[in-house]
Amino acid sequence: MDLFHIASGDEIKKGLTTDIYFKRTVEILRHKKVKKSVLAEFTVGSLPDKYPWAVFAGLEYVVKLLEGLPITLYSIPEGTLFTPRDPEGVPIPVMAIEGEYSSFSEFETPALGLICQASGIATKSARIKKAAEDSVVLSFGVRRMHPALAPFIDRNAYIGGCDGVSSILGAEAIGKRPTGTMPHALMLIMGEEEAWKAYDEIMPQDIPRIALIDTFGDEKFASLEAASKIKDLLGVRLDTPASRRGNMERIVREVRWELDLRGYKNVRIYVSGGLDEDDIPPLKKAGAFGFGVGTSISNAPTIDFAMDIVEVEGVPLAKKGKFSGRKKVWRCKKCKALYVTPYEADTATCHSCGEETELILQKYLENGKLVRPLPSVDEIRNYVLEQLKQVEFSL
Ligand code: PCP
Repeated sequence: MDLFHIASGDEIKKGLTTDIYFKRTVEILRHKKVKKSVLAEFTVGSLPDKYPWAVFAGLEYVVKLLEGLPITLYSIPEGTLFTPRDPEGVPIPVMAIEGEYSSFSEFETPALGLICQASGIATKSARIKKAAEDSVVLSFGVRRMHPALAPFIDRNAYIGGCDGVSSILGAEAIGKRPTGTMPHALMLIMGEEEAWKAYDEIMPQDIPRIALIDTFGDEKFASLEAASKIKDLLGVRLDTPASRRGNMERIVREVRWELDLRGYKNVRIYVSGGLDEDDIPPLKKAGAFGFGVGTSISNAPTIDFAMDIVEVEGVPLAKKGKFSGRKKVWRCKKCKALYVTPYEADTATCHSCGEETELILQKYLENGKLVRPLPSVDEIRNYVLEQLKQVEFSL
């Protein structure tokens, strides 16, 4: 364990972050020479805050976690929007592991942790992007979480639909440049006008000129001042929606009006600080072009997946409340609804639009070896954005 109480990748791969009862289970099974092949599924009981759908994320991490083990891993594609149950009320398995139970038992804990948190962040990011529509959303929340999670948070925020990320390692994880302007600290140390000018003078030309304009004075006058002082000013950033000066929607509308009136129609308005999904539409309507979202994304509610055995030695068996037996998961080619059938079913037709379906739960690892290419982070994000066009924002 390191200085910051972070488990290393090696320690996670050795199963050291597991709950002890899995280790004890394996010890008992080995002593008693019980070796049974099982099929275990990952399903979710319900979604946070009554979300109607969630984004499945974290598959690539699970592949890395289980690679090399004598197991087979099935999954729906990373980035798939799913519901806890199909239209008939059957829980939808998003992943399944097949193998001798002791060979993967201790990885239940880290596998769940990876998909629960990754999916939680990606889902929140997708909800915020859905609310923002064509507006820019930037992931600003790494400062609220353990720093070791910065690349994890930013990657999953990007997968969910964020257009950029603020952390250096997060940007590296997605193969992009980090996005960010200037903190209030720079204004306090240099003075507002000096700080804007120094930023313009020192930053390379390809860094967008966005001035933070809410440190001392009124946002309207500071915006006009920045626009007049900085040639090629791309935008202004208002970072204090909850400040004592009140209604950010009205402030944004007024700033937009004044900038437009004075010929600064191209100067964009970015808003950040304490934003969540409900705050975005009114600010967008008032004239905001982009949003920096921190805590709401980095501290997103996790998606409550569970792993359960559904078959032992080829025989359907599950604890109460769970659906036993091997299954197929299908997706309607038109409306994208997911359907679950017993494994024996050869086809499934969409009940709502009568369209054909395709199999979506596919094999990723066979005896620990990758048998299906993993998509790039941009492919996953585009896949999410494509599906977002087809879903409703709320219930
Ligand atoms: C930080 C930054 C972002 C905020 C956090 C996003 O604000 O400017 O806009 O995080 P949130 O959504 O959780 O609020 P400050 O701490 O005010 O930054 P600084 O004073 O360094 O400019």
